[in-house]
Amino acid sequence: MTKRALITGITGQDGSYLAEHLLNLGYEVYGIVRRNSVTENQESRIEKLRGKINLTYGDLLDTSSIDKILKNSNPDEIYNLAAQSHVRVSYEIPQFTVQTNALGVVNLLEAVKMHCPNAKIYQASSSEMFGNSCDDDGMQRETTPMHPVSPYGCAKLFSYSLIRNYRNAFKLFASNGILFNHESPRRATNFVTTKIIKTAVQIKRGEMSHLELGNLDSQRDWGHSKDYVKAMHLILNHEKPDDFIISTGKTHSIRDFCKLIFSKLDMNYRDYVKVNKKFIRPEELSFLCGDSSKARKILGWKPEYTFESMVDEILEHFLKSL
Ligand code: G4F
Repeated sequence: MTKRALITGITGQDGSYLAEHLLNLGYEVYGIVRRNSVTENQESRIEKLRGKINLTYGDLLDTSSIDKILKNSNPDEIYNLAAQSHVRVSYEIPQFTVQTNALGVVNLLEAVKMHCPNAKIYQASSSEMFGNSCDDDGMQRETTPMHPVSPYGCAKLFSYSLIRNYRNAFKLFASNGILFNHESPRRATNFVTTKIIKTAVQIKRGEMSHLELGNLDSQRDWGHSKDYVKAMHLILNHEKPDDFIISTGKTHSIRDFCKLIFSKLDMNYRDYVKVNKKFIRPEELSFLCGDSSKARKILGWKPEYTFESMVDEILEHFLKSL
């Protein structure tokens, strides 16, 4: 029988790749789209999927829309990817961030409990929940204590905990994927990887004079979104609900990322990168490096992209598209 999947946040980087992956696996795919007056830009990532997926306007904060969508789609699997996903922006709009990323998950879980308690739920949890906490070897694991350092991270920790609570209390099949940073050509250019690559290409072409960034010394564990959405599906198709870290286990600083990209374009980043306080966060998460052994062993997941091939794909995209 054809399986039905509902994706919240289907218009985003991960939502669009996940929709493609599930269609390839033979799923019937439903998606929730937040109403926006400029639909052209909003749906660009899923343009090619038109006619193949079922889209409905809705919002995690509009409970009546969630009720309707669950009743209409009667999903076997629900992937909750909808969020205010930018960490620095969460300091500018903390209330909206907490409402969407935390209260939105309460709304979804309550609706699932009422309308489709047998549906499996994936929650997009984040390595931002760890804050500056790590094990003695510097890595983060499923067992590492979580001490978030942003409104975004705090809200994500709330929903992570709620997923575990509803799993135990109401026996829902509810799982967390604790995903470390993951990038692609579809990543919005206010995140650091695509911001650096896009601007470096523009500088090379004489269209920009310099690149303004915040903290150059933080380090991130960057993978490719296409690999990470495959993990989401494996997590929901495991025999029991559980929580899994998805990461590469390798980390790079923002400075090293700049060095690499500018050198690929035969430039020295020191000549073009300036620090602007505007992009420095009130509290910074300095170091992320995830140990995904549990997912690799239990789910058989492993990334296909390397850091190099991920970077090259994004660079090629901007060289062609700009
Ligand atoms: O690319 P970023 O904005 O990603 P961040 O904050 O790590 O969050 C991303 O990964 C999380 C998983 O850990 C997700 F949950 C979250 O939704 C998102 O996808 O920033 C990466 C690093 C930070 O240390 C930031 O301070 O880059 C530093 N940075 C330096 N200059 C900058 C800039 N980040 C941005 N966005 N813009 C800058 O100009």
